[in-house]
Parts: sequence; structure tokens; C-alpha cells
Amino acid sequence: MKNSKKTNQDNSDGKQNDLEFNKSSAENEFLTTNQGVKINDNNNSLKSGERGPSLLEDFILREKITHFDHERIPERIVHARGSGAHGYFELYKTMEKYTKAGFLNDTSIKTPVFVRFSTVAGSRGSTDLARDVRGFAVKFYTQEGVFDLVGNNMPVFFIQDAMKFPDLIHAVKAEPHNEIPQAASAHDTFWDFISLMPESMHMIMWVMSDRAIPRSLRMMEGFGVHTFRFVNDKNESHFVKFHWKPKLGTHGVAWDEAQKISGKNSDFHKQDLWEAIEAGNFPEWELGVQIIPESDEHKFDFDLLDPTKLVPEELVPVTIIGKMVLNKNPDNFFAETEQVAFHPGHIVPGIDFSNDPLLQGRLFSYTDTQLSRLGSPNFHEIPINRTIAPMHNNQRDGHMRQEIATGKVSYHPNSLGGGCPFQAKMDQGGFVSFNERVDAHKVRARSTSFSDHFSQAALFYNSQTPIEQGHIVSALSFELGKVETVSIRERMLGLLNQVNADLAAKVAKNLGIPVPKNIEKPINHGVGADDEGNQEPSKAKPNIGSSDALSMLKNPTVSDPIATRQIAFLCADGVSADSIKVMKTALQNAGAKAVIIAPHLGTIVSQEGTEILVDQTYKIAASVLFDGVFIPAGKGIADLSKIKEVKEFLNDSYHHCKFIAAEAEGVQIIKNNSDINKDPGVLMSENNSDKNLSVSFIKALGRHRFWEREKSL
Ligand code: HDD
Repeated sequence: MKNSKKTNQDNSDGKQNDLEFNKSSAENEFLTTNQGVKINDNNNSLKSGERGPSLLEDFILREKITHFDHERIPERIVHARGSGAHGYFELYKTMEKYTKAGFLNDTSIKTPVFVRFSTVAGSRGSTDLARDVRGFAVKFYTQEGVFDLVGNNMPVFFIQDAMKFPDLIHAVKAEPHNEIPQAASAHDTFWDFISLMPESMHMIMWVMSDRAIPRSLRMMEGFGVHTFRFVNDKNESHFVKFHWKPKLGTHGVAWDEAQKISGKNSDFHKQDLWEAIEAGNFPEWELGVQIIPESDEHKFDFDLLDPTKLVPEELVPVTIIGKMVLNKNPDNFFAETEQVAFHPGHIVPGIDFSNDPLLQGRLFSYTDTQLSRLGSPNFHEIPINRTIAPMHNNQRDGHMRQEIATGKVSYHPNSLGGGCPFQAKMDQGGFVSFNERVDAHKVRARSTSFSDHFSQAALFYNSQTPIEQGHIVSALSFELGKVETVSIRERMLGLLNQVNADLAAKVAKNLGIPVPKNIEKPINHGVGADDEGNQEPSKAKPNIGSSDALSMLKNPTVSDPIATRQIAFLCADGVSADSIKVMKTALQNAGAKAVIIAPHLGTIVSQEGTEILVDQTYKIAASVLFDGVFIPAGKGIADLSKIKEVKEFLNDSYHHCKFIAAEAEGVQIIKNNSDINKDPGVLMSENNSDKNLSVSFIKALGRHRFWEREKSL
């Protein structure tokens, strides 16, 4: 079989298509059946007379309808909703000291990648802005085979052992009796499960933070979550944690905003990624690694194999080793984004697994799920899944086999085929598992080194700014407020109290119930409970400290802070064209986009008499779809006060802590609005075309939000 004609140079300029091999275009072609017969009438079925019954012999109708009936494949059991993009990975410096993986050794190699971002709980058609962890899966098409880094935008996970994964997912998905709610964790079954799973408390802190409601897929960090191994050509192993750091910084939206975006544009993230790539604003992430010598395995007060723990960057710094650029949208959503099959078990020589029991379970699950989702063991032959490395083996046949294997030998060892294909020795690139010594009893058990469930949850909470802590309190109050069973709320308060007493007290106040003095005995022996049903009494360790890397607000990205941001210009006939021009030019020079909004589409006439093209009307535009607002100068601007949607627009912008700028007559619109207090996030100038205003507005937008405003709301 010919592999797709990918090379390591493909994708590097965003124009090459790595799937040319299977692409089709109907340009200048006749319509045909699948058998290649030209179709003469695509509008009418074959009938016995114009008004008579249809005939079974109509092979054209039958073929068309049959194919249509089978268009859907099962959606992913988790991570059903996703967005994909092509790109490449480039290495900054060789990592050969630690790993022999070719793509991490040779800085001249540009490795093609395909990335799929996803939410976890919702169905394929659900909203992008659900409160959820985001999948961050990267397929590297390396010259030594496919390497998949199947991670998330949070560095830890809910559970420690794959045995609990079906339970976790059953609990978080819509409840089975009425299939409500869609793509939301704010319901009884999720919190019932969590309240019996103290090990999930660290991850709960992350999903209740603004990380779970990203501003953009382009503004998320990514993590490999598990500890993996790097193995070098001397067969020495180091433990490694993978990190993706976005060039645009890590940003979230307000929760009220997320819910409104879901109504206004449930494809908000998908569209944002698509449009950025179409416009040539290629998102970039740097790849970082934390490397831990084998000899340090037991030096931490948590277990490196425990996926509910992270390695604080203060203990092991993240070394940046390369960058990934996404520069091409898929040609066809189904063929690429839907059919891509990731697998944490797709590794290449130089990378190996650790004994993390969650990872070990995943190694089984992903092939298994492709068999039911893609329907055949030949899913590796689907163009998006094909390796660019030469591929030869004795696997044969199966549903929808594409390869036509020639010759009569399909076994090894053989003499009739000259012994081919050969096994590769290690120095010929053959994969050899790291020869870790394992000497143990066969048990169903969990190491006691996995049992501190609260210290890193506390570390995360402590590391947040007061604003971010406030968001966690609000998120927990929202989620638990939606829970109907009071005992579940109480159990959760008990667990939160183990993390941080102040956090528990604040949530308890919002729920109108006290924090229980003792953790209630769980009815069904929660995981982590002893034989009597008692939960672990442990609390977070005292003086756990904090880690700045865990906070989004403590880590502003200085480079190009407002690139690709969308700024709404609230306009009407009689607006000042000069005022628009000065602000628009300044924003565009900083890489942001100005969107002209007016009462009607077409053009409006400025006070200077020129025509200005309108992008959106007040009926279409909503504040939640923008990053900031500008009200220009102009005599006609006073009319904006009469438009109901303008008031809503400004009020939402204000409540979601966005920066608002206004000049000359525009300032009056702000002053007339009694819901808007004039705080430092509202920038005003009495002058038309004020260049200083544009400078300070751009600086302010770089901060993303004026979250301090929340105190006064
Ligand atoms: Fe998983 C999909 C990430 C635990 C079983 N997982 C899936 C995807 C991502 C992750 C990003 C979507 C890939 C895509 O875009 O197609 N999963 C994770 C992370 C985990 C994790 C970071 C914990 C650290 N997953 C996990 C466990 C199991 C699974 C413990 C089962 C034992 N995951 C699956 C799956 C999926 C999947 C059922 C659904 C679709 C697919 O695999 O291809 O096999």
C-alpha cells in the first residue's frame, strides 16, 4: 500500500495538504453513481407513470438513500464535540540527552501535526462554552511512526485508576432517565459521585476555575497529565511531564458570559479557531517538559504515578523545547476531525509509559473504542490516521481494508518471502520497551502514596488570586445549588472543608446550610473509605504554600497581547469617521479586529458625510461575542441611547468586566447609563480622535478583563 504522500516538510507553510492522496473535487465533472455511471436525472425517482408508485429497480435512488441512511457513525463516548486543525511542530534544541525520539533530536525536522480540541461531557452538537475540561490531543506524524499526546487543558484528572472511568463518565453525562442536562456537570449524579470520591478534589478545583470556560481554544494551556518516560539511546530513562504553553496567554470568560455565549453562538470556540486560521493568525503553543531523573522518583511528597497530582514548577521547572503552529483548517470535518483516532498508546522509540494506573487503563480503551466508533481494525488506513513512516506487517483483511497486499506470505518467520518484513534491532530503530524491573504480588490495591487527596487541591486554591478564588466559590455555589439532594451538598461541603475552611464557609453561606462538623459516613463506601465506610480523616497539609504557575491572572502574556481580539464599535448615522479611523487603525496595528455595529446593515453616513460599511446590526451582535467596546464620537451617537440593545450590550460588557472606551459624544452614552460606574476599566476622553485614548485602550485590553470591577457589582 502506498502511504499518503506526506513528507516531513508538508504543512510547514500552511498550503500543502497532507491528504492530497484521497482528496476529490467535483469541479467540471459529471454527477455519477458510486459505480461511476453518469446520472441523467437527480430530481425524480423512477415511477410507474408520473403519478404512479416508485419502482424497486431504481438503483440510483436506492444507492443514494442507502448511503445517506448510513452517514453517521457513533459519536465519541467522551470528547464527542471537537474542533481540529493541521499544523507542524518544530524543535528548538535537541533532547538527545534524554530521548532518542527523532523528532525531539533533530532541530531541522518539521513534524506535521493534527490537533483536536474537545469538550468531554456533551454530545457532538452541544455548546462549546460548557463548564468542562477541554481535550487537547496532538497527533505527531513523525518519521518513526505516529506519536499521540492525548492530553487535556488541566494537568490532573478526577480519578486515580481507570477502573473508575466508566463510573465518572456515567455520573457526569446527562442523567439516564431523562437525558438532562446536556453538557453540564451541575446535576445530582455528578456531585453524588464526586462527593464520594475525595481523590477528585484537586481536579474539582481546576474545573471550578475559569480554566473550564476558556476565552478561546487558542488561549488554553495543554498537559500530557500522566508521567511518561523519555528513553535515550543508552536505554536510560527519565520521567517526563508534557506542557503546552499558548503564545496568546491563558484566558477565561465570566460564567454568566459563558452561558450567554452558549445561546448566542454555541460554535463560538470552533468558529474562533477556524476564523483565526483562515485569517492567517496561526495559533502557536510552545512545548515544555519537566524532566525528572529516575533516581528522584521517590523524592516528592506525592507519587509521580498519581494522575491527581502535578509536579509544581517550583520543584521542577518547565524547559521549553519547541513550538507548534496550527496553520491549516481541515478540508472536511468528518474525514479529518471526526475520523481522527488518538491513542495514548501510540508512542515512538524514545518515549515510554509509566505505571500510572489511569494511563495503563487508557492503553486498552482507545483501540477498543475505535473498533466500535470507526467500525474496523483498519482505522489506521483512514487518511488522517496514516503514518508517514513506512508501514509493513502481516496483518491482513478486515472490514474496509484499503491495502492490497501482494504475494503469498503473511506470516513470520517465513522463508518464501525472504524473511520479510524483518524485525528491527534497537539500533535499527526497533521499539524496545524500557526494561523496568517489576517484582511484586498480584493485587487489586492502591498505594498509600496516592492517599493525600487534599494538599494539592489546597495548593491550587491558595495559588489563585482573590478574584480567581471568588470565581471558584461562585462556580461551586452554582453547581451545588443545582444539586437537588441536600445530603450531596453537605458531603461536598465536608470535602471542601478539608481543602480550605474559608472556601467551604463561603460556599455553605450561598447554599444556606452549615459546613458539617464531621464528614458524613458515605452510604455506599466511597473510594478512599475504609471497610467501615469512614472517609479518610486527612486534611490538606498545613503550610502547603502556593505556586504562581497555577494562576491564570498571575501569568499575563506580554507578547502581542491583543492580537486577534474582537472589539465592538457601537455606531449609528452621524458617527465621526475620524474617531472610528484613529481607534480602528491603532487596534488593527496591534493585531485586533474592529467590528462596526449599527442599527442596519449596508452603510451608515458619518458626520463628515462619508459612507461607512456596517459589519453587524444590534439585533445580531451581542456583547459576549466581543473582547471590548468602543463608542466613537459623532453628533449622531446620541441616538444610541434610544436603542434597547445598545444598553444591554453595554451593561453586559460592564458586568463581564470588559474594558469600555468612549470619546466625545460617546462619553455621554456612558454617563447616561446609571448601571455603569466610572471605574478605571471605563476609559473616556472628551476629545474626538484621541490617540492617547487608543494607546491606553490597547494597554487595558492586554489585561483581558478588569476583574476588580466585580467587587462593586
Ligand atoms: Fe480519554 C478520548 C484525554 C482518561 C477513554 N480522552 C479522549 C480524548 C482526549 C482524552 C483528549 C479525545 C481525543 C480526540 O480528540 O479524539 N482521557 C484523556 C485524559 C485522560 C483520559 C487527559 C486522563 C488523564 N480516557 C481516560 C480514561 C479512559 C479514557 C481513564 C478509559 C479507561 N478517552 C477514552 C475513550 C476516548 C477518549 C473512550 C473516546 C473517544 C476516543 O477515545 O477516541 O477511549
